[in-house]
Amino acid sequence: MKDYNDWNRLKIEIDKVIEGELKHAILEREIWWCSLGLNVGDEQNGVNSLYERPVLVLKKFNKRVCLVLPITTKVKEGIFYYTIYFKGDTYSILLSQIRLISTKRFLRKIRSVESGEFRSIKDALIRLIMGVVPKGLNTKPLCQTTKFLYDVRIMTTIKVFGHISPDTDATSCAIIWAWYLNTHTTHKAEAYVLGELNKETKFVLGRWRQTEPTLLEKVDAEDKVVIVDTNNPQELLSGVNEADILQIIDHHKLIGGLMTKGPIEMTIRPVASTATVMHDLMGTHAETMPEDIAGVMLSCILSDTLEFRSPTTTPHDKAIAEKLAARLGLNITEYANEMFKAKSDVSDFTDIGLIHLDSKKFEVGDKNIRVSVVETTDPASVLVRKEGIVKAIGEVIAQDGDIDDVLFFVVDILREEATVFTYNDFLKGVISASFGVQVDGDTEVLPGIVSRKKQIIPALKLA
Ligand SMILES: [Mn+2]
Repeated sequence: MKDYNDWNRLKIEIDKVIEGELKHAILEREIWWCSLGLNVGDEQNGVNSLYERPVLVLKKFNKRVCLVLPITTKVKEGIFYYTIYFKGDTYSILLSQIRLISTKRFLRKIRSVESGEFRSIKDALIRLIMGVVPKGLNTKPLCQTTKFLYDVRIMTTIKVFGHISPDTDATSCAIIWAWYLNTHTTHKAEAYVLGELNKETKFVLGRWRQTEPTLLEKVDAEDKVVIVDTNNPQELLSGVNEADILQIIDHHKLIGGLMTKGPIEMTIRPVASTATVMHDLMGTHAETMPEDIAGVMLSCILSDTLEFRSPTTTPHDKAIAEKLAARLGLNITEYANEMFKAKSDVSDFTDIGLIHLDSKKFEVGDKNIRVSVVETTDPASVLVRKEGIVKAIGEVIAQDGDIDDVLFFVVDILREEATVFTYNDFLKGVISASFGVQVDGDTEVLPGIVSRKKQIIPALKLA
């Protein structure tokens, strides 16, 4: 229960302070204890007898009023919060709780934040309000590289490729980067794939008049390579460490295990698609992309974000996709639906093929689990094949030899939910422990789950 009467008594006293009697010189960037009071609903309250809370002075309009951001010691993540570290402690700045207060509420100063950090906080606030990274604010990557260190003429044609079980991002990014190297550097480069293309990727390449990259079956010490959309040797050809790896461009967590001949260009960024990283790396050269290359780049972002539905999506991915779509005169939703329709036709795939369509192995506790995902707008067409797929899972476990089981997820792109197969006690236990659900039947529907990277893998634990 909030004791509004107690706060009210204090509020009357605070209001009595005469402006001329304000002892404080308050500056922007400073953190102060302030009497924020008791407020309504989710509005941030103060604590202790003075109903106080630390606030960051964001903007001082005059000596009477400031815009402030309340601060809490409860660490929270997401766009509404900005995390700061001070003397070994972590705090969250509550961006969404921005408010105007009278300087009469200010009690005592704590410290100032550094100007670089202050700028980042303001950028985060603008991102929250505007939904995009504002031009000229914080859009510069950590290192603006449009010239690459390996930009010394190499006679060998560089092989550019992504991961096995190639998807739209892995395949198209090989094409995009080969185009970039051929057009803007002194090198020759060629795109390759490490497996059969899925229907969505075939649709995208056809739509933008790209030839399907050649299937690469081995790499050796003669090869100069650029790896895109993975840094995991398990998802590459076994000879990859023999080859001369020149560059890695990716957006997955650093796995380790790749070994290079020397220092290399490596760019991994926390965005939704490798194509987004490439757009940034190109800098102003991105504007020289022909429409067909811009088209595959847009397709990568829409594919990896499921048209911005996936929680991996950042405002930066969205801004680039919208810019590319505007340039191409494309309606994003209409085009994404064409892509998803192509992806959803899995009638050609065998049951084993479906399991390998988009599949990665993960260690969970002391078990190795293959996590397969089928993204579709027509989940019924996959679920109806359950019996065959379950049988095929047994064959895949025998083929792999190093996995304990397969988690098979059917992601319904439009309803934004996943159905996972739970036909044995081990799988039932894993799904119930990981997602906090009671699993009874052979399948379990998980509302809101669409991303393996951001929602499934981080949640996985053994029963
Ligand atoms: Mn990707």
